[in-house]
Amino acid sequence: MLIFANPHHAQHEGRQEMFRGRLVPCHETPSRLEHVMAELARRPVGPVQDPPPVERAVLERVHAPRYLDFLRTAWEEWVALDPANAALDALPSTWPVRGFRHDIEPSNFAARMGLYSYDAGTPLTAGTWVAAEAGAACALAAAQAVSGSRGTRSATALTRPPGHHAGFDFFGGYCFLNNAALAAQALRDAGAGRVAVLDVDYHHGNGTQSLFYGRPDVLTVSIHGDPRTEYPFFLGHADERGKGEGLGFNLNLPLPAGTGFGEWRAALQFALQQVREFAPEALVVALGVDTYEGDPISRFRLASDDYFQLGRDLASANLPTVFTLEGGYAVAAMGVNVVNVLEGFEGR
Ligand code: OKP
Ligand code: ZN
Repeated sequence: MLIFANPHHAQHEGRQEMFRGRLVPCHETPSRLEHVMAELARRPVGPVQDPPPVERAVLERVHAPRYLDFLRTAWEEWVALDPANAALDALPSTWPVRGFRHDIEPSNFAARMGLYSYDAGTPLTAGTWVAAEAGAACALAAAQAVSGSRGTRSATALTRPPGHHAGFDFFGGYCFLNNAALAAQALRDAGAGRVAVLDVDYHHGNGTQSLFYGRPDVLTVSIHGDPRTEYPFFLGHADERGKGEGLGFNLNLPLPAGTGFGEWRAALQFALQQVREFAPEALVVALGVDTYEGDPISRFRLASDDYFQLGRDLASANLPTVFTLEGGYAVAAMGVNVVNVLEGFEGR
């Protein structure tokens, strides 16, 4: 298993997020990835490499050019408004909802923050663009590594910030560039006729779903906390099956808060059965470990040892596989949980 680590991830370090009515320290911290790297040093599952730089055209396979331009220049704009802003993060606070116009781009910075986002939990910082771009580079390098006949069988992209909530032209849910979608599209572009994305993060992968919703060539499957009570609320329900040519190629498996590994694994087995019937040539796993019983913002009850079984079950699909890293906020347990998945996948 090849591992691509984001050398610039720590440059994305948000100060505060809006959470349950107050500004609190960000849950999505650089220490998360440091714990994964430390556990990989203790229990190596493969060589850890830096990714090659990413090409803009590859990002444009998934994201809108004007959105990429906004992300790349947002920090400069924010500081140009007021030099004192350099000591703060930029957080959105106004959004164009039902009945507003979506076809104009205001010049006002706060308005454009709202145009390109959907929550107030995702601060944009001085290093956000550099970190997100290098994270995407990891996902793309992992996709390249498993593509073609001489490729390795599996690769992990240690992406931070995460990606599965980011859409064509919006950030949110701690995500800016959709690493899993970029990997899936890169696998398609490298010749895979069909690609499946299986999202096992606690939260529905709304960004990934929306990117592929009208397409029959990428099956998106997500197992997650029921959005009637869990973030992101407004997408991820069981009746969302795809549209047009993509009808039947999206599957949501929402489970109630409190679900333990037994029922969760039954959903996983069903998801893997659907993946098998789709007969893809490659698999992308959006790997969040916020399904862990100790997670501070999530409400499933997986134990650390359960992640070995998750890894073994994913390996049973017997496909070239790319892992991207998504959530997991019990930081001290995060390294163990992620490496348990990868060891289980590798049959150890
Ligand atoms: C990201 B990932 C809204 C904040 C709500 C967002 C949770 C994002 C989870 N003001 N919390 O899927 O692990
Ligand atoms: Zn999550």
